Amino acid sequence: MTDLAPALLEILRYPDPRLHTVARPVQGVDDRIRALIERMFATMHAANGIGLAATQVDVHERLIVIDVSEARDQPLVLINPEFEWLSPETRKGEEGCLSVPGIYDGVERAIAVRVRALDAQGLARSIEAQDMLAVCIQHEMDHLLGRVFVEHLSPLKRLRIQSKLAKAQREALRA
Ligand code: K1U
Ligand code: ZN
Repeated sequence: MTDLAPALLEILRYPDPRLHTVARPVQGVDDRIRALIERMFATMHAANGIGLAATQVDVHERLIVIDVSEARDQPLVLINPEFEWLSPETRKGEEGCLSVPGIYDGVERAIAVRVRALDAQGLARSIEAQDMLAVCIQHEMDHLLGRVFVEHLSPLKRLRIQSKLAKAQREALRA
C-alpha cells in the first residue's frame, strides 16, 4: 500500500486582508483537525518554514504547527493556545514569515514563554519555551490574532515592504 503525501495548502501573502482575521477556538479535536494538522506540516516543510498558523492557510481557527529542530523531527501542535506567562526580559531578533516572502527584520519579543494548549489528541499541555521556539510561538500566536510580524515595524518600513512586495508581484506576473 502506498501512503499518499498530504495535499499542500495555499499560503496567504501579505497584504491579503484575510491575514487580519481573528481566529476562533477549535470546537473539537477530531479527524478533520488532525487532517488539517497533517496538511499544515506538509505545507510548512515544503516552504522550509519553522512554523505555520491556520490563519496563513485561510482557516480561521486557533491552531498552530511548529518544528524548530534541525532534523525536522520535533513537531509541536498547539490547539487553542493561550499564554500563561511571558518573561519580562525581551530581546530583538530577526524574523521572517512565509506570508511575507523575502523580508526579514528585527522584532522585540519575550525571551521565554509558557503556553497552555491542547495537543493533536485533545490533551491539555503546558509548554515552556525559550530562544527560537519562544520567538516562533509568539510569532504564530500573533497570526491567530490577525497580526503579521511587519506590524511590529515602523510605518515607514511597512510601506517600503508593501511596495517591494507589490513590485515583486508585478514582475512575477510579467515573467
Ligand atoms: O509564520 C510563519 O510564516 C513561519 C515563520 C516562522 C518564524 C521564523 C522566524 C522567526 C519567527 C517565526 C518561518 O518559518 S519564516 C522562514 C524560516 O524558515 C526562517 C526565517 C528566519 C529564521 C529562521 C527560519
Ligand atoms: Zn508568519
